[in-house]
Amino acid sequence: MLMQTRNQSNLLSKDFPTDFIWGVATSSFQIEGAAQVDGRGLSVWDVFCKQPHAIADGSNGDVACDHYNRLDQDLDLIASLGVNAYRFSISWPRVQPLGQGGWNEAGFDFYGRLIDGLIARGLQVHLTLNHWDLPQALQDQGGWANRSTCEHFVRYALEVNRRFGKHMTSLCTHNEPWVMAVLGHELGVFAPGLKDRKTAMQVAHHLLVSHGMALRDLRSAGATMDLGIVLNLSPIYPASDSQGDIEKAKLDDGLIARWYLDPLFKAHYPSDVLEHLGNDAPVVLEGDLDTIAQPLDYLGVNYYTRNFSSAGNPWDVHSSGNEVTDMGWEVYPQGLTELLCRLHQDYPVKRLRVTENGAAFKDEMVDGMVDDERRESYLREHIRATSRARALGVPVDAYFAWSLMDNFEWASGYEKRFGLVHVDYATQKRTPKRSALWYQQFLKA
Ligand code: IFM
Repeated sequence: MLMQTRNQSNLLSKDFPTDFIWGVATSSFQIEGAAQVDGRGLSVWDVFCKQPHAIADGSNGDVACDHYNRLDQDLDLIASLGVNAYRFSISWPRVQPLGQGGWNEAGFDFYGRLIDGLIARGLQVHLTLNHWDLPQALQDQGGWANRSTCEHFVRYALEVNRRFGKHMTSLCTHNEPWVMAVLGHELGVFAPGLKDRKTAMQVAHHLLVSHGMALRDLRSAGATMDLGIVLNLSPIYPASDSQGDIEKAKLDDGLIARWYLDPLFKAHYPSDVLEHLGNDAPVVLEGDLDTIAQPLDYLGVNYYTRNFSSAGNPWDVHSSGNEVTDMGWEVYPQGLTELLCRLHQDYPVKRLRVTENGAAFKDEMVDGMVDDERRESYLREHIRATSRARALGVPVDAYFAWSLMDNFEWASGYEKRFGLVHVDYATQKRTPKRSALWYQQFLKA
């Protein structure tokens, strides 16, 4: 595979336990393509991509990485990295086109082949039910703002468990509920493109309720895999030591992190955030908070950068002088150690898993190779940060690099490349980058 690279550090995979979970991650809409074949229904992202100016390069997920048609090749690619696990999501509208009613056997057949292919290659199956591609038919009835979507989600979860449960190492209900709720329903920059804070907070609540309902019913149905949820989390610092900035940082942490963590682990919403929301607070039915707080086998953490909050100017960009990625996100590995330690200290987490970590850079293909030294260094330093957290006693048992390959980066389209493997979208040729080779050698060491 590719060019020579050195393991420029004393970081060794043998510093982690032999049963540590090492993986790469993807999601259905970002890689599958094949949007109009074999009975797949429309998702909210298919529809959102058609809105003028919604996607930076005007693209969509119709073809993406054509993973649906290149499954075996991609499975070999994953195995060639030397990882022991793969994290992916099921496209709900591919297996249940309307989000309720009939199942689509062709869709389930695809995921059956994917899961069989992983098992045959000795790879653990880490499956996400909802990585944002809600069936559009449910959105037409209000989507996650409509409580009945929770019931439909539970039926979908039980069906996936019935078919594939015994092969799965873990099941995640939702990936990054804050992103779906706030970017999708308050800021309108992600599907379904709504701009209403009250709706967003109701959506966040229903995502949490549906998570709890699914865990409760999956356990009653005898599910044996690890059950969890994945949150996007970052340490949030005040931009200055002014009282206003300190309070704003606390509120932002409340809106982005504690709004999800407190109900999941402590069965209540944070009072400061409730007070701040006022009339925008969601309708919470009796028993909802107990439903949400089902015991979690693991909490998934997606970490990319740290954030700063400023009371005066919400768009105030704090410049630390550190390197930033192509997303404009500061490279700050210490933040991952800090975040994992904070979660361990503030919440009764049984197990933490780094379910996404990675970086977009402007990669250049030269003589058939991508020398992405900065991504290699990003991954190495964040794995080191994970190791530090473990040394400090934090129970982290998994690390998944985002992403296996370049893919559809939502509102950024195909302009941002997060892959360890380069994808030439004109030919669909996959070329492992230097970072992929580094990861492979690191795992071998
Ligand atoms: O590509 C996304 C992924 O779908 C969810 N977490 C963040 C990634 C990078 O933006």
